[in-house]
Amino acid sequence: MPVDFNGTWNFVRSENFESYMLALGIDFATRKIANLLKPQKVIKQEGDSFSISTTSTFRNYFVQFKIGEEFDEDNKGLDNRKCTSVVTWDNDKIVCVQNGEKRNRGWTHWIEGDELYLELCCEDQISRQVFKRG
Ligand code: ECB
Repeated sequence: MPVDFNGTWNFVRSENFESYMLALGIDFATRKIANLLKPQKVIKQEGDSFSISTTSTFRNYFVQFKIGEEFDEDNKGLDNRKCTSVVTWDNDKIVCVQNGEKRNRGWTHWIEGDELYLELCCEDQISRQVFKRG
């Protein structure tokens, strides 16, 4: 059975998010607010087509992509830098490379039990977020 990311996922905890935001050049006030958020993710997956909606009381972010197909990403409401992004399978993980101004930028999602993991990378920083099925 292939992995199924479909569902509503509620924030549980994060690690090193402050350092990831610093690497992205997010300003002090925005970081203070962002650090307090408990975002929710709604993932829709149909075969290799995905949409991921991340919502919070402060900002929302929506992205959709097909595995292996490059797309333009604007990171609107995040750091607003444009990237050329592509997501591929790495066994049961989905791995996004976000090519742009920032070196080593991207993210990886995977599932362990009823938890969704998200690892966010930028330059030398890795932040991990954990979500539980809603
Ligand atoms: C949208 C909720 C978080 C809003 C944080 C607001 C300001 C902080 C600015 C920049 C920080 C960079 C990223 C925020 C981290 C998570 C938001 C979505 C990250 C993402 O790329 O998720 C992927 C994988 O689920 C789908 O785009």
